[in-house]
Amino acid sequence: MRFLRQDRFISIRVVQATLLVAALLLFAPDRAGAGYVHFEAPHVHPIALTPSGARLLVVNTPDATLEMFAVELDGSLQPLRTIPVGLEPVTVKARTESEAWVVNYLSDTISIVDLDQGVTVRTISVGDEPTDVVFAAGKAFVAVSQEDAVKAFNLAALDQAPQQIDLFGVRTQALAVSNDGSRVYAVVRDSGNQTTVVNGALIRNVQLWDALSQGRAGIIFPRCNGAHPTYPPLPAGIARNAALTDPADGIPKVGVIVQWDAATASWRDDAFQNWNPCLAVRLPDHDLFVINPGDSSTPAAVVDQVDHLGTTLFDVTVNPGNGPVHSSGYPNCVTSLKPMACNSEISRLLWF
Ligand SMILES: [Ca+2]
Repeated sequence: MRFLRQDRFISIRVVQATLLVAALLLFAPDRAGAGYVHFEAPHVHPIALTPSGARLLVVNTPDATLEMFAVELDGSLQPLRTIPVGLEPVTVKARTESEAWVVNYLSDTISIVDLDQGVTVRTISVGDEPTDVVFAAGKAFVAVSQEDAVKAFNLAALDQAPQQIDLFGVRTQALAVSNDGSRVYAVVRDSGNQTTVVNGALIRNVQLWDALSQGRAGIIFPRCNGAHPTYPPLPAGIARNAALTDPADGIPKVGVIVQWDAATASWRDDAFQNWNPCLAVRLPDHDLFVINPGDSSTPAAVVDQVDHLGTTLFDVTVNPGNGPVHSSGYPNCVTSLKPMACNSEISRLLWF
């Protein structure tokens, strides 16, 4: 019960502190100036509390700094420090009460910050466009988005080359650690939902380039290896814009979006027509990777993976109370014909 009251108290403080930070940032003068050009670095975990809850840390992405606040008992914030870090920070994690790690998306680095001194004491190059960091088994695990990997750094020997754990998915996005520290969870942002496109030229058996041009570019356009379906009709409730000039049959000769149907082992369009003759590929759909962090003498390793959670995944977290893993992102929407159906963010719950 004491834990519950404390947990509730901290939650209220976090909410109050977060609202105050938002207000401060909203009304703060634009120190970067009107000429600032940003690269739309994706925030992953931009706000963190130190373990005691006494300090709130916030990445200031356009200014390339870490803002540190004291959290008062009533939830109010007092600015403490503005600490220079790398370019486009997107995540901050407090490893201890006095040490924070800031992930710099554009610099490809992590800034290790001494919170007592208010300075960056070490900068580590981690790889192309890192997004997140967690700690387990005496190691720092870093999500390196453009390398589709997680890298494990030995906290006792940061000069050592990290172990690279490759993930079969596009853009490692976010990390979490199980409550007992025995597992690291990773989600990839663009895991897909096993949809792809049958190119319109392929359907019409039209070669966009002649053979010589294809050879010069090192490209060979595929062809359908057998009879394929006709274009599917528009779904019920979808009407063509009468102002558009359509072919005689009313169907523009564009590509067709299809999705893999495991039950029939085939690529299917909206009308459930089989497009296998035009697609000789398969797509992975691995969303959540479960990593055993190993120890000082044992390397980390992927021990499990979960498929089909969603299309675009933004985050993964572990309930601190009882341990289920949550991931959030866009659901497995199927086609482009009803795009609004894909615009809702969801959370999913897994039990291990
Ligand atoms: Ca997926």
